[in-house]
Amino acid sequence: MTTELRHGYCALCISRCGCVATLVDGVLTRVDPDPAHPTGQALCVKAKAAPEAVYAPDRIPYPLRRTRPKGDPDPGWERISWDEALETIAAKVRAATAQHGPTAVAFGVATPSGTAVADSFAWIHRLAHACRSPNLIFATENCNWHKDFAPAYTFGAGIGMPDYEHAGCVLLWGFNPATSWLAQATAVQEARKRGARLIVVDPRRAGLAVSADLWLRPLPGSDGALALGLAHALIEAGRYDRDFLMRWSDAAFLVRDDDSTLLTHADLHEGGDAGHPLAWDETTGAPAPCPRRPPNAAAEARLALRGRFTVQTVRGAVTCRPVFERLAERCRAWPADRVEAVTGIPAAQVEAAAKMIADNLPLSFFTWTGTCQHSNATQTGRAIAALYGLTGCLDAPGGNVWFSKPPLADITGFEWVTPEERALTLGRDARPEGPPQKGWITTRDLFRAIVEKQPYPVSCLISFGSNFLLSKPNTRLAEAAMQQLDFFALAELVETPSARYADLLLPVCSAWEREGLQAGFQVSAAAEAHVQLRPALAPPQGESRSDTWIVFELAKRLGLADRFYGGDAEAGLTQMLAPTGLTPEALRAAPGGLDLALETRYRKYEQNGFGTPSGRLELHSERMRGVGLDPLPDYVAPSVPHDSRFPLTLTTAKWPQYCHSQQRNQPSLRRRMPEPLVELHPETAMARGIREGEWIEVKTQMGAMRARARFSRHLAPQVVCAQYGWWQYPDGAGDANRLVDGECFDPVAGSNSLRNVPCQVLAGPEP
Ligand SMILES: Nc1nc2c(c(=O)[nH]1)N[C@H]1C(S)=C(S)[C@@H](COP(=O)(O)OP(=O)(O)OC[C@H]3O[C@@H](n4cnc5c(=O)[nH]c(N)nc54)[C@H](O)[C@@H]3O)O[C@H]1N2
Ligand SMILES: Nc1nc2c(c(=O)[nH]1)N[C@H]1C(S)=C(S)[C@@H](COP(=O)(O)OP(=O)(O)OC[C@H]3O[C@@H](n4cnc5c(=O)[nH]c(N)nc54)[C@H](O)[C@@H]3O)O[C@H]1N2
Ligand code: SF4
Ligand SMILES: [Mo]
Repeated sequence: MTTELRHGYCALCISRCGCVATLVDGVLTRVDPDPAHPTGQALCVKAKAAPEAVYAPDRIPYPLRRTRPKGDPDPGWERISWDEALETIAAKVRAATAQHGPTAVAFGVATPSGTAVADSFAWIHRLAHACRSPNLIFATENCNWHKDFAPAYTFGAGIGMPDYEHAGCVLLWGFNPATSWLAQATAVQEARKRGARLIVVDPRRAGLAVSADLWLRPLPGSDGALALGLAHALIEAGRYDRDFLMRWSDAAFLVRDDDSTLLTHADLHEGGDAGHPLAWDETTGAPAPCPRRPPNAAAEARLALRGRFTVQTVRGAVTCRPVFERLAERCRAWPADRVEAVTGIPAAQVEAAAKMIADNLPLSFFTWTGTCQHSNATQTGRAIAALYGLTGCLDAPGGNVWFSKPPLADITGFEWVTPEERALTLGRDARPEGPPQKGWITTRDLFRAIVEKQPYPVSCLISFGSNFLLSKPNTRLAEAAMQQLDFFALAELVETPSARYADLLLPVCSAWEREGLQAGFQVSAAAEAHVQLRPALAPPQGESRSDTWIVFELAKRLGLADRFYGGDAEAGLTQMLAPTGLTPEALRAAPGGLDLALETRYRKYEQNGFGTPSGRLELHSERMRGVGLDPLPDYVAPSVPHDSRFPLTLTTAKWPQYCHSQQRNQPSLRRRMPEPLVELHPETAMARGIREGEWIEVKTQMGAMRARARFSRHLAPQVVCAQYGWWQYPDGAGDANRLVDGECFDPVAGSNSLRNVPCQVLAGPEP
């Protein structure tokens, strides 16, 4: 018997926890934490179940072709060779492109935050772009858009990472890292041991909320009101960073009262520069320029943040107010008692939270899906970003910092899709400032293109994971659309409900069976400097192959070898790593990873400005106004239809045992969470004759699902929290997305209202 230890990391979720695998005679037997690794302090149950994932009996063993019509519960799978599978896909892609152009072929990818497809994410994008497809489905609108892209309207970039090592106060908002990002949970706990305060905003008392200094319990979707209320409290108390706002934000920029546009040089002089904003100089009593790079604190200190001023423009007198004045006025509408009325959070707690923040700067915050899966997600995100802007902590020590990252080459080939082709991305007309600008589409738009051929037909879908029948709303529409799709090839580990609509099923190996590159582990400056080429920790099962291998093989058969390093994935990896100075060989020689010498610089905006149009942190966004939206953050009540039959609010959350619709096939995990649960308040249950542990029914306008009742006294009585992603029951038990219609979404991002669905619960039969 030979026992071998191999260093790696768990790639199953965004946390990418460092680990050491044990192989006995080449068989993966266990996975343990690697305390020497920057994210190796702990592993969750999903990583510990690695051997069960690898050797699961329901893994797809070899490429399969369907022989029965779509919609038949039994696809009649027939074994085929890899060669035949790849040739078939290439022929279908070529035919669809020849018939309708590259827009007829869509690509798909599972979430890189909740699967290991991150290993191949960039290559999958490169393949789509090399095929000149502007359409790629990926969960971004309900997942990471609101933390990685939408904050650009305010910050010019994503929210960065909390600098936990130096934070005085940590604010976790609709984010439960104890379940979803172990390395962040560990970092928060270390910050707390150092004395940092913790505020958690979550309708559930879950994870770190249990031990937080303050747990604020909003009604689902009401977070924007809380953000404005907290901002109001800080402004009222004068506890905002005036110097930061004056010098590095647009707070002093004047906005015209008549049309809410910024006052610029063009308003004052014929032929003036419309890109040149103005502020009010209190010493001269006249507008003064606001350059991208503020000259010095003294010059800026003369500018007004408050007040209303009359300015003579080339077309007559107009009144103007600084952006800050307008924001303050918005916030003034949110005194703590009104926040209480809308969010359900006691006014005293709102005031206590504002004080805790102001007393314990620097503030670090993180927000994730709790605030994004709503019809008002963009404005909620803008409100939280504006609140954060007031603290002046962005990119400062102990704040949210854009840590230096290992400089990988961008190999996604985004520019191969021409601007004309890009303009055709599904949903781009309706949501030009949302994910379609990056080529990421929603299933709602894809299904319309499949079924109604509007705005043009999509006939071919090539997807690398994703179980969108379970992870996106409106399961019934999905089923109907997938039946009508001409050709669908899916690379998967197991036969999911989405896979049952595939024409070809390709067996992909799990992350444990393939190499994977992680350049930077996100959670701290030191972790970001860590680069690791994870070795395969077990041999690939059956005929399974990595997504990257599939991409390169398809590229060759599509005549795209020249865009794929002659079809040599190793050459591609070398190219990707080149800017870091590292080579694949050097990384293979150090399987635990290598640390780059990256310098952490704070307040990089002092050199470069922010990545916004004005170069400053923008509380007022002209880009938003440009697409007909409110340029200032506001609370927009969720656009959820009221129906007296459904008096309760359904929300969802993740659980430690599973990622989305995965892992139910792993016995050690299934033992811990054998059946779908729905959490509800005991009084809500009692009023309906429901006992703890019983199977109950959750109903919405769209239909019903079942789950076992779990009581929680900490939930608001009108809130019910269900699971999603179960497909092990014939009647859709545990699939909350079957209850969501998909027509209620954010106008900018397209994020679905998955966490605020009117519902009713009743005692129900077992499935
Ligand atoms: N175990 C596990 N880990 C995962 C994943 C997984 O599926 N399972 N998925 C990965 C992925 S893809 C992602 S995007 C991340 C997501 O990571 P998180 O965003 O942390 O995941 P959730 O638990 O879905 O949501 C966080 C919290 O939002 C709360 N919430 C629900 N509605 C609201 C609301 O209206 N307002 C507020 N403020 N909070 C609300 C929920 O109660 C929950 O505790 O996790 C990643 N990690
Ligand atoms: N109601 C509700 N719905 C939600 C959410 C919610 O909180 N509530 N969360 C949303 C979020 S945050 C996200 S990100 C989406 C996730 O949506 P999806 O990306 O569709 O996630 P999954 O349903 O887990 O499906 C992923 C599939 O990819 C396969 N897979 C795993 N690893 C690999 C790999 O390396 N390669 C390949 N080819 N396949 C692989 C898995 O077997 C699985 O079937 O769900 C969203 N849906
Ligand atoms: S939190 Fe769990 S699933 Fe995610 S990377 Fe760490 S060990 Fe893996
Ligand atoms: Mo996600």
